[in-house]
Amino acid sequence: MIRPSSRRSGLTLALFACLVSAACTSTSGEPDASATAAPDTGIQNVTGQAPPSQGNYPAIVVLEPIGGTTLPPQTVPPKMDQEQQTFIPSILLARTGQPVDFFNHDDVLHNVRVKDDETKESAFNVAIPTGEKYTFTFAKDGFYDVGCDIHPGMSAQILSSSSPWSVVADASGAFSIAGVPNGPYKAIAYAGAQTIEHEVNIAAGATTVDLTK
Ligand SMILES: [Cu+2]
Repeated sequence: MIRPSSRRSGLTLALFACLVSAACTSTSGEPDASATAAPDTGIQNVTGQAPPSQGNYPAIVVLEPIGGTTLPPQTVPPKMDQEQQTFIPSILLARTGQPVDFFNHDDVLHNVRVKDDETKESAFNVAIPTGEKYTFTFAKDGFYDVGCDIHPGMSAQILSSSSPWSVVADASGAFSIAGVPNGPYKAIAYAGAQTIEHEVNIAAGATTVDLTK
């Protein structure tokens, strides 16, 4: 908004920018009240803390809307690839009722065996030749174990959720989920054998979720 050709001094420019953007801080260093009173867009970036990784398993955080919210469909199918006898990623977040693509970009045949972690029922078990793809749609929310019968060392995990608002936390447990509409949610952290749940109300100024306990 401020042209480089302006003849105002730097200080005047800073004050001017402060006045027009309401993004300045007061002299005490605290955020100015006018900055926090920015109009509520109704869509928030939710951040928070879950328990730290346990072994190689970082926490997974899901925000499940409470009530009759229409959930936006996925725009791009999530994908799991196989390269160098490894499933990539090792944890995949999928949407229940929407397709997931399984690729084989390895130079050997793999078979992908996926079963419901809770019931141990098979979801599917298919051989995927080099360069090919298999598409599957999970019908039910839950954790799924992924393996390859040809290479017993290969394993991965899929969480299928109806909610589009899920994320794998970093090793410290910190997480961030963008594009969350205002409203009540069940916030869930899956951390090793632990499941931590809280009901939260997401709104402007209420975008931090503590799922450590
Ligand atoms: Cu394999």
